[in-house]
Amino acid sequence: MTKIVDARVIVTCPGRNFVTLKLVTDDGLTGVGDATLNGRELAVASYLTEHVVPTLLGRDATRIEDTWQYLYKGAYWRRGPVTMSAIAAVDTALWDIAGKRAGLPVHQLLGGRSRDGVTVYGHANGADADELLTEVGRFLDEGYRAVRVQCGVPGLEKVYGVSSAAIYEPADAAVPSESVWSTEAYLDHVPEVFRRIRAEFGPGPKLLHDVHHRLTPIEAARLGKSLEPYALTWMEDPVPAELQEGFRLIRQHTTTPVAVGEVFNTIWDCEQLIREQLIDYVRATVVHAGGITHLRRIFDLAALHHVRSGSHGATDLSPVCMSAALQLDISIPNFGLQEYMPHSAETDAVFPHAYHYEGGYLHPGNEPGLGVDIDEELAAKYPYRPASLPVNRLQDGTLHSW
Ligand code: CS2
Ligand code: MG
Repeated sequence: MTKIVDARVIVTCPGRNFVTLKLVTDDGLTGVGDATLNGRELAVASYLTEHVVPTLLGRDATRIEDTWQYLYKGAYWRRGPVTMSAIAAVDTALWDIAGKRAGLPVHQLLGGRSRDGVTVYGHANGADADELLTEVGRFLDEGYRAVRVQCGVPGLEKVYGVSSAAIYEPADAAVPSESVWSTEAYLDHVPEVFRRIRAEFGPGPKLLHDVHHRLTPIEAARLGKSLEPYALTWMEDPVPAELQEGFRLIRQHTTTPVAVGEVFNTIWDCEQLIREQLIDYVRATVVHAGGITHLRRIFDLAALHHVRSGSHGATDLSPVCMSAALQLDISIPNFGLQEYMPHSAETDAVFPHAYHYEGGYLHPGNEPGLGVDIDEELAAKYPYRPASLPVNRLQDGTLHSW
């Protein structure tokens, strides 16, 4: 048996906060797992330190599934982003150890490669359509086959996904900053943005757009219909997804594909969406959906229902999460797209990793395990910094989805 003899919860802030779990076995193997939950990092760090780590010491590191079930059912209080991010970190670290023990990259334990590279999409954004067109062109020049497009909206000061910063970080204040939203102004503006992009770049590039949970189903149906001439690869998070059957209304009116799931933390958040084919891509990822063990179950259910993966990959997920996600991306049969926002140089230095970008693809490498680690000495130089995600209000002050 290979016992877990040490478990360290490492909080670091190389430009933004990350939480990492590092496990050590009695035969000297180590494994890492991302536990970062943007704006709630300390909640997950505490859950791990106070309630999970004491149960791990002495456990058999090879019993990955049993440990997952132990942490999920043993908590009694199931599901939720904090619990599932903590479970994800343990699960990811155990898969890392399993790969190192076998001397194989984790994707070889998951059935091996199903493709040569992982197609990624980048984030083009602009305060207006002119600025945006320049950005889209830059990503296409860098070889991206897919580009997410976010544009400012006339009359709105701050809009999700639009920033001139080199590294987009939405958690911009210790206490949530506030922005004002107008659905009417947004719905009036977006179709023209995509008309201009298609007029400039033609039908080739895969274009995506993140609605970020802000519409009602009928508003999303209107948006989807208005974008049909521009053949988007997906319209993301069109509505908050607690009411899964609400997506039937979108499906009744538009063929624009739908992608949902970056906030999902178990298969139960998307079981009806997938089973009824109300979505085309499921965007859950390793750190927030219970790790490799559980995310693989979500993708397997999706594969039965013509739904492809489209995992979240924002900079508030660490390179540990990206390394783990790529192990699944490169091997599952129903891979769709992987979001890719390059981290800062500071972050990459704290998390040395094997994956690299080339010609529109991420390549996970063939290192044993996940191909990533954390430099604990360097991580210690970046203390935690309180940071919260913004809140959003309508023009009359009503609190709205951000
Ligand atoms: C966004 C995220 O990347 C995306 O699709 O929805 O950037 C999201 O806003 C952040 O991860 C929230 O922390
Ligand atoms: Mg999103």
